[in-house]
Amino acid sequence: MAKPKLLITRKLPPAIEARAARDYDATFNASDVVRDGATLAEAAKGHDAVLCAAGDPMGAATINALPASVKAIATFSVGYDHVDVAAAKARGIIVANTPDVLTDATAEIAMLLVMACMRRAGEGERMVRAHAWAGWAPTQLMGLSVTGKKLGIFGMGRIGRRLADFARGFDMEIHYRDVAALPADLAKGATFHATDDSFLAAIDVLSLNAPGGEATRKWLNAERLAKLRKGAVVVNSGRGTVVDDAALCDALRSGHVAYAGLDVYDGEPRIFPGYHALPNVVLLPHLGSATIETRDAMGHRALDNLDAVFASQKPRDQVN
Ligand code: 8YV
Repeated sequence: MAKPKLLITRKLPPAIEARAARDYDATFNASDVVRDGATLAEAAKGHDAVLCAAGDPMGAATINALPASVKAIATFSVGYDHVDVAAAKARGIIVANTPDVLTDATAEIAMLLVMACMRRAGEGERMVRAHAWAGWAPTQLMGLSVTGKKLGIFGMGRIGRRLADFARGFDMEIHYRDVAALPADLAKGATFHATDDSFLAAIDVLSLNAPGGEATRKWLNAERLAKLRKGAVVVNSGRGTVVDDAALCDALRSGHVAYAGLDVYDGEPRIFPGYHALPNVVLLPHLGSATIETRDAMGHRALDNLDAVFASQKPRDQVN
């Protein structure tokens, strides 16, 4: 039987491309050029499936322009806010993501942002690199102790809960906001807040770990930022769309938010211009899942999902 034809939209780790070349009639993207939706749909002509990634615009217009031969879209990501799953379902196209395998890596980046903000690692690194460090001084770059602070996790899913595990190692007190309270074995003593007001007032550090999409768009707006205590810290390793960037920049400028650490951006790789000029922001280039082990695991998980589709089985991570 002929191998299924697979369009892989981005350059993937070598082990993943090797497996794809072995099991599929795969079209690769060696130059890793990012394509618009119309170009992606055109590239998908003659293919049976698409393996895409988070930056790919797989909205309704792209999905509706895909050829009828496409049976499945496997995204190399846990987040699938870039894929219009309803439009795919309407066309009978299966969509699958890669949960679990990037939980630890993304929680590590969230913890790194908390640490980098509170201990002013970004400012320190920039100072040393600019040859501007005149030597140790008793009052230089004094940050905030992490140990014992109250961490508020907005979105207590897999990644949020793993971040809570890491933060407990720093004796942080865990608070969380989500649609419902978790069972005790998952909450592990974390305090659930049924309202934004009680959540935001209770915490020193806010970590955004909720999925993107309409339900969370610009959740962290001026009104909610004002409900944080003065000098709070905000980190985001979920999706940039959850933040109203103009409002966060204002809060950072006034000092109401002391530090922010961002790994994700609304409209990335474009970054809201206000952030560049602010010293109290740590800016990372969407490193959440960027470890060698994790990216391999994500690729294998995406291919496992496609293998299931072509073996006429329901893929483990089907989301629609
Ligand atoms: C991925 C992510 O690296 O999986 C996700 O949802 O946000 C990332 O950490 C990226 O999405 C790759 O497609």
